[in-house]
Amino acid sequence: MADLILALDVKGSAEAVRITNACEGELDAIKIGYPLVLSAGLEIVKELSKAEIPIIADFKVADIPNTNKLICDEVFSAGCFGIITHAFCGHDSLAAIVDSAHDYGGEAYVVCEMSHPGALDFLSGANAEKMAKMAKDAGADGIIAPATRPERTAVLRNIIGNKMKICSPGVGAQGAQPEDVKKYVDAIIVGRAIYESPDPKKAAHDFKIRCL
Ligand code: OMP
Repeated sequence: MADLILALDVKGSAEAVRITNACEGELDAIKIGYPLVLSAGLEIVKELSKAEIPIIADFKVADIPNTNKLICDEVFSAGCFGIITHAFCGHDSLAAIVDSAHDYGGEAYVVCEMSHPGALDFLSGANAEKMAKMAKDAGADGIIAPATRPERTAVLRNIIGNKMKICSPGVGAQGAQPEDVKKYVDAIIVGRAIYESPDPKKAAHDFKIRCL
């Protein structure tokens, strides 16, 4: 069974609250990122927290250790539960994210292989496997691995073992199905197929059932 994480990539707080309320009872976490935070401000975290669902900040952080720590301070002070980071800046940058997240009692998830076609240029194959190993060595809580390439997610699962989580985007608008990947992952991440649906609650509910 896999959890359902809603990628809430909508613009503005009113739309974000509308979708969140519509999906009440169906979501295990909400992932917010640049589209929502740049349009609504980081105060959106407080607003969405009323739903009492963990919020993951998808800022795909990629900077020097000090800047990464400063970003974590803002994200976790705002009330987020988790943060998504890149790993390609190296072990010290990654350690700053993981250690900061843990200092706040939060979790850090590391992008290893991305879900879109262009991921094959850099963020796949041996690079992805190296980053999965780095995520494990850093004590990260989980990785991001693609539902669009389930065979690759299976390879990354073998590298990190069963104690770390895998959150898997690519289901719905990017073409993957929950059934493709649910046996390898702890959660699927779904955005447009839920928030662009005329009935977001039903769409979310259907994904939940298919994750069983
Ligand atoms: P939909 O394609 O609309 O379902 O949204 C997918 C969500 O997952 C978006 O928020 C993406 O930014 C995110 N995502 C990917 O699609 N692919 C990745 O490889 C990694 C992420 C992510 O880190 O969440």
